[in-house]
Amino acid sequence: MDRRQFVGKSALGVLAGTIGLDVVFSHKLPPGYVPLYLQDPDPYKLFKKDSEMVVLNDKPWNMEAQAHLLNDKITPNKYMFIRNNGKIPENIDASTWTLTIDGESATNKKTYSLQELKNKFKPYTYQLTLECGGNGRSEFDPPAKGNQWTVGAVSCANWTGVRLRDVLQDAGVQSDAVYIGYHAADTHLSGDPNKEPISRGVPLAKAMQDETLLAFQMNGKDIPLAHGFPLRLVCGGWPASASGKWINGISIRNQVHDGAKMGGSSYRVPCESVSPGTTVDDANMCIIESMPVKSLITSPKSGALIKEDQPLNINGHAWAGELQVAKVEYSIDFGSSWHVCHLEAAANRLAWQHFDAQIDFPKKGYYEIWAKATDQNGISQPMVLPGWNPKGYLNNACHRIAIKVV
Ligand SMILES: Nc1nc2c(c(=O)[nH]1)N[C@H]1C(S)=C(S)[C@@H](COP(=O)(O)O)O[C@H]1N2
Ligand SMILES: [Mo]
Repeated sequence: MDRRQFVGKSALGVLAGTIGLDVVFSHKLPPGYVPLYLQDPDPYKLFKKDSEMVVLNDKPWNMEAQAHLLNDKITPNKYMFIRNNGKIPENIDASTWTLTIDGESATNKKTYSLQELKNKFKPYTYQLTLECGGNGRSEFDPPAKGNQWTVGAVSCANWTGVRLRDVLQDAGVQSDAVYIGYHAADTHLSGDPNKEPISRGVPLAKAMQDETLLAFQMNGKDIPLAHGFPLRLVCGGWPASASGKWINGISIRNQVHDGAKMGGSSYRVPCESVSPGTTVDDANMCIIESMPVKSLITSPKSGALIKEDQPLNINGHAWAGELQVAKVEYSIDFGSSWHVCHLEAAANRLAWQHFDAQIDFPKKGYYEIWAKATDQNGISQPMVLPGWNPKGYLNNACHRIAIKVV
């Protein structure tokens, strides 16, 4: 129920009805004022998030983690960022939920209930890294519009579901298929039921990968509502906008999917780099695919006080889209010299990798710890902001934390 409309339409009679009391001074309520009783509930309670999570927007809900909250190897719900483009669907009934496969390149249009998907296809579980394409946007200059993500729009949870490939093949994929596009149950902020807030997709090759899931569980439980209950697409290693939540349709396309937020500057960057602030023609913008190499120091928390003569253990995660991370290094002298960290292999393809190191500081004072990951192709994170783009995507500059040795 949309609480604002609710107040507009049937107003205070209904309010009085729901609380079973008269609103005594109802004739004094300023027009348009929403009584506290009907205002948006506490997002931390609503989404079961930790109180250190940071709300960036409430219409729609967008929330990010701080670096030190992401220390777990597998991200629990309470620390998982939320990125919504529209309104979260309400009153979902998983027992009547369906997924329809259609599109020009589908042999058959086919509809599956959730139960049919679970019964008919084999389940798989993978740890999959999901990073919002706009993570790090807040640092671009000139600034880019949109949620001002700092470092916390990334997660790596355990996702369980069926392979998208198995479902697509069951419906039948024609030889001219090149792309898939998702359709979902969230609604446009304008309230227009004919407008999708977002309908993105991936090339067929990505859709057919082993790890591309139609997931119904996150970390061994039903997916939390904000993260796509009861069914979501998970395309690890790509901008997380490709991982549609609340999925009820997949179209098999004979052209690049042209749904909402596939064109213009949405999730697209200049094909060739441009100087900051340049206006770029749509024709010269390219869709973001695999995300670039990146890392995050998750312990200690920036600002930590360290005792002199005590080695400091640092740890964090590194990821590189479709690629593996080959090396993570740290520096305590502003990038003059680098030291190799211990790096673990990924639990599976498209999962982030954990790194750690033990650092000795020469004497008391202020230090910064910088981390830099390098992918299997030898490409490293930049120490300064990478290529400016109109919407502020793909900032994979080195993460830095401040330390005081006392
Ligand atoms: N249906 C739907 N799917 C969606 C979105 C959305 O607004 N609606 N946002 C996308 C974007 S931009 C991101 S970054 C991820 C965020 O996933 P999360 O909220 O589970 O962390 O969901 C993607 N899937
Ligand atoms: Mo995103």
